[in-house]
Amino acid sequence: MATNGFTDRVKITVKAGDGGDGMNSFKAYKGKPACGPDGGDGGDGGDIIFCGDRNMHDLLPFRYTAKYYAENGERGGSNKCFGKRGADVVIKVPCGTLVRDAESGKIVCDVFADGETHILLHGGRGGKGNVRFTTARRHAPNFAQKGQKVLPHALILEMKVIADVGLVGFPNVGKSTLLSKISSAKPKIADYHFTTLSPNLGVVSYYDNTFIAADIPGLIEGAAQGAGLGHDFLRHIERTRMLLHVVDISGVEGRDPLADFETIKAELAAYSAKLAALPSVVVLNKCDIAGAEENAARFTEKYGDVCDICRISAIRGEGTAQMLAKVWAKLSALPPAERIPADEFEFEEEDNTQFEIFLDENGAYVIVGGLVDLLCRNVVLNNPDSMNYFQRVLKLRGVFKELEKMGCKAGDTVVVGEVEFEYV
Ligand SMILES: Nc1nc2c(ncn2[C@@H]2O[C@H](COP(=O)(O)OP(=O)(O)OP(=O)(O)O)[C@@H](O)[C@H]2O)c(=O)[nH]1
Ligand SMILES: [Mg+2]
Repeated sequence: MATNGFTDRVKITVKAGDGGDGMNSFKAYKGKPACGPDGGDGGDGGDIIFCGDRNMHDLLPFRYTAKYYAENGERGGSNKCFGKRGADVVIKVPCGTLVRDAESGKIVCDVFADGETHILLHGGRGGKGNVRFTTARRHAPNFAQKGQKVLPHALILEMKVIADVGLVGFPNVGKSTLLSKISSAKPKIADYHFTTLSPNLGVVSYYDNTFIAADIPGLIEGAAQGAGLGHDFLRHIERTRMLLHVVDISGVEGRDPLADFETIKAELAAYSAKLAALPSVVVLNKCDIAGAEENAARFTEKYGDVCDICRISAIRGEGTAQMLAKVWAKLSALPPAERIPADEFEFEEEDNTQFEIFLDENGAYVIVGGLVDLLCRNVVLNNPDSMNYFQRVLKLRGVFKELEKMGCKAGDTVVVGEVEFEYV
């Protein structure tokens, strides 16, 4: 979603590289063609990798480039040359970016820390060259394996700012002013509603400690349902460790500060129970304005027992030191910000259980391809159960049918990886 130029949600398409095909070739000398197999393996395709980058602050670059395809593996060469591995694509995203599968919405990973990498998609495996099908009896295999093909996938990238403290409150209550006083951030400040249109982050120093505060656009009644700008931005304080409720205690805009506080609490609760349950400090701002005193007394009377309350004037910088002391006392006792766990999810890949059948020089039927690789990994040769499974898979996948189509008769030799058996 892009609001006023700030991009914190985008859809992109990614694809790892296909594996290169194995080569089928024979050494050839002058006057002596086809001396022996020399076809090398194809290279693996490149991976799609995500990497956290603290110098990125939004997902704007992805509005211009929405397709990221890793390089395919090269085809194997003659003379036993391996094909080159395809180059990876490293996609840099701001820290705190959730990568979701676009179709299911499931979270694939949370790119959390600076420099943290996630291999999202592995490139397809390169196919084996014909050299690899040489055995004691098969000297001239005239076939090679194809590289593994992989599919493109659509992803949603969703930024969720990582900050320790989130500033919440109605528009124009002085959230940005407060952030500018306690941190080095220079947010836009003005006397109208919705001055802040995208989250501002500021590093706050408190003695030897630092923490990050996030100022988001003001909330209004119905924010959780999408009123104002609220809904899009509540996400950015979802993973903060605590909240600063900023209340305009002067009531200069004609609202009752106590009602404001209730409204904001209700909006947070409507958005998420977790957000509403975060520890908080309530900041009564604009204490320099006439009338603030009386409201502050009323506020303290009502909430003093259940809330941690500070009175400040952000514009004058009064009371902010005491406020920071309170914030730090709370924050330092809280666990660090959490990574959002990934959902159980696997990308659907093209059927990797393809096979091809070749007739070798000895009249044996050699089965080649992803299906064989899979079987070889999972079958223990001299175990009868395992062998039963092996036979079942071959039947189920249509291997036997295909063999018959090629003219394979009872008594003919069939070769699957290391396993050789007589066709019955
Ligand atoms: N008198 C007084 N005015 C203040 C104080 N803090 C902020 N203001 C003024 O209130 C107005 C709004 O301040 P902002 O910091 O932009 O408020 P905000 O909460 O970030 O507003 P939005 O970004 O629109 O949600 C500005 O004109 C500030 O100068 C204060 O402590 N006292
Ligand atoms: Mg603001």
